[in-house]
Amino acid sequence: MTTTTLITVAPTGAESSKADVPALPVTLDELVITAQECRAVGASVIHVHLRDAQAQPSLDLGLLREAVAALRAETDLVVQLSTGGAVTDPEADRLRVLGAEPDMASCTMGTVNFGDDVFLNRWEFVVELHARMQEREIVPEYEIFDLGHLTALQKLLDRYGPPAGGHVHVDLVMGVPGGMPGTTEALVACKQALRDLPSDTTFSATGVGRSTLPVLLASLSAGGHLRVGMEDTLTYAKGQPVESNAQLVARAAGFARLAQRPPTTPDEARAMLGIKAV
Ligand code: KMH
Ligand code: ZN
Repeated sequence: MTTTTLITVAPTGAESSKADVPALPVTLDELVITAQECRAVGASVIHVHLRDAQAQPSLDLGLLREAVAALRAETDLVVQLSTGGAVTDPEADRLRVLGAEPDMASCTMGTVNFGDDVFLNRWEFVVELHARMQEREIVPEYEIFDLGHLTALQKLLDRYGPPAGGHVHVDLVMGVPGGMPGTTEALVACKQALRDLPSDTTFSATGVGRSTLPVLLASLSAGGHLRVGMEDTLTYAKGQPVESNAQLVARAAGFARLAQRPPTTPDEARAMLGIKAV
């Protein structure tokens, strides 16, 4: 029985520009303030994409190390770095992210069309990410953009063993143009496929764009956890731009409380996800 709701905030992503979305956190100061605000209203994990001095997506290892240190110093959130980066990032740069030694890192379980682009995740690359995370004791969050990615995850765990910490946590990224739709039916199909994974596997879900609320409600009702943030959603309601990431986290936390599953604290999140003490 799931008694609390893990809320992950994904505040920035790699797709929106600061010019188009002024509220997007792109500097380290903005990221830390965002993290503190989101923690205060119910987030326990932060999924981080960085920007450089020109506000362009960056996988620079020095910037990543600085961000991990600042987030650890200024918050008690679980720090999860994206190894997905932007669709243009080479595999070597994406693997190098692990050198920043976050608590968690994302590991996307397969290739998916991504609007007009392709988010490429070759099987050999996925295996490499999984193995390097095992070595470094970084807990993965397996990103699932389509139903078949769960089959790939089953194969990965069967062939290469459990992740660092031993617990399997997946995030259903729904509603990407090219991936699975952000619908209750798709979420239920994924939940059924999770039965082929270890019995204590947990999942969160995020709905991109207008699928945010249907996915949030479906995940809560199915015993899942939540990811929200400006990486995935820029409109709070029809014609109303998102003002801040904390606005999205607060809404998610409100729904979680209504569902009698209040937000998970970061300490509870560490215990649940199998994250080692730093
Ligand atoms: N930016 C997307 C291409 C991840 O962070 O691991 C990939 C993404 C997934 O956001
Ligand atoms: Zn991401």
